[in-house]
Amino acid sequence: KKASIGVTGLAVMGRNLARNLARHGHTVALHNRSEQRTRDLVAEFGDEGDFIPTYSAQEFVDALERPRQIVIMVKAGAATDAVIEEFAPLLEKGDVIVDAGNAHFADTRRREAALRERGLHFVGTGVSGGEEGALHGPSIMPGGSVESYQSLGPLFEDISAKVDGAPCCTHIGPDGAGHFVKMVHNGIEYADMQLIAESFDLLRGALGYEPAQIADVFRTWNTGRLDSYLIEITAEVLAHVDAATGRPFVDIVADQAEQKGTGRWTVQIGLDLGVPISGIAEAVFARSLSGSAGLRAASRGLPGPVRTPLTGAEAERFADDVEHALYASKIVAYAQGFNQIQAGGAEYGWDIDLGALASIWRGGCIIRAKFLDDIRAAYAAEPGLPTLLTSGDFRKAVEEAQDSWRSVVSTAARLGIPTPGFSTALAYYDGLRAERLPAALVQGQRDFFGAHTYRRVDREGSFHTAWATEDRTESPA
Ligand code: NBP
Repeated sequence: KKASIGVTGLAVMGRNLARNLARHGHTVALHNRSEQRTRDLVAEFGDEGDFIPTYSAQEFVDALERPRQIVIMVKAGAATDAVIEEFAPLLEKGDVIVDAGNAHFADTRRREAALRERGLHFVGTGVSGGEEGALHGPSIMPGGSVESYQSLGPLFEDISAKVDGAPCCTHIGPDGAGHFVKMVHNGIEYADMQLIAESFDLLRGALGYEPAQIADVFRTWNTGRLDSYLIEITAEVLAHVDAATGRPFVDIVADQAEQKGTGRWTVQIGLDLGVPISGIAEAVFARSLSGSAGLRAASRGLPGPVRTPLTGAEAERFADDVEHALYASKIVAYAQGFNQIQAGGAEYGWDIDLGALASIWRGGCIIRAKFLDDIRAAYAAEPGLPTLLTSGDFRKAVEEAQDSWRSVVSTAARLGIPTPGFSTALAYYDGLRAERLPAALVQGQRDFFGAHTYRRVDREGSFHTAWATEDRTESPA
């Protein structure tokens, strides 16, 4: 019997993905650079389904039904290229290579073009949900050709998470589309995590709550519109007490957030596309600031306000206000991320269905949340939605939230609690809805020092003012 799919790269992610496939009744060929991982998988989990362990590239390829479907789950970057080069020469026209690692979408575009020349399908696929997701049902975002999805789609939909019976997997679009949306997914994840962390910091700094109390606040929020995996695990982390010291776990962890790079990629591409994804950018910068140990140590003595906890009505309202501010800022972060996907789609010629994307993020992935069903519904109601902020329900939520949102941001500023996520989200919101922006003045400055010209509100064309002359005459540029 031959395998319907093969997995090469059997570290945590690949191993769990292979087990998930086998548990769903698919025969899975196994391969890994070092043989031990393959042997270990079969020894430990061989009884979970039909595995065909193989110990050479040729043996692996020979174990597969045609068209062959090979999932590569190795360290992103040079390792992926090495593995592609190992297998591609052994494959035949119409075979499919899937890269399920966290590749940069530009690499995926390059690899797809090269393999297409050789008659092979290359499917860059985003997989979210970490190792648990890979085993029990991830959110899967395959790019590549429509043709490749015909054979691969049913398998991936089968092993993906399900929400209301619908698989958390859909064909995203050609070449790098899958890895692109996975990248933005991770960027949104950064923003969401930062906003939640700021909420914690505010509740502690402005109300003097202990982590365990804040865990309870999050648990309550998790029963409402903020119901999400990230809020749920935040409550768990906050309630956890360090066994060694008896102190709240969150107080014994070094406050320097690390990053693996997908958030940074999202921001870099956001800059290239000219899409303001300030929520994601601030989240990445907040991690960088936290990690700048020397700079922080040198700055510790800088003056700030006296931080007196809130009292009276303001204190009573505050947790509720933060919930509103969190929700509104979250809408902004997602609106920005979805706009980046729209812009990427336009730039690279992908026809990405944003509603379908929101739908497959409802389960399996790290940002899974009730909220995503509202995003799905917003795009279903209005496919050409310019921003999530203008869709009926979100517009209403922001309208209801804005007093609280403004009050939280001003309280944070007054008390000296850093809230880059909340603040930038509010600034973005006010920027979008502004009748006039000071960009007009910036254009004047640019024309003054660099003759960069400007457009007028009352006439067509470009103009330049002769700033150096006495009468400052204007002429068409
Ligand atoms: P790692 O990213 O730690 O990679 C380890 C695997 O890569 C091993 O199978 C290793 O083989 C193989 N490998 C390396 Br390293 N260099 C190789 C080469 N030159 N040729 C062949 N194989 C090579 O594994 P992971 O944490 O399971 O992640 C796999 C992919 O999934 C990554 O791209 C990651 O970014 C992505 N991802 C991870 C998560 C997560 O939660 N961990 C979530 C979503 C996506 P060996 O056994 O012989 O050393």
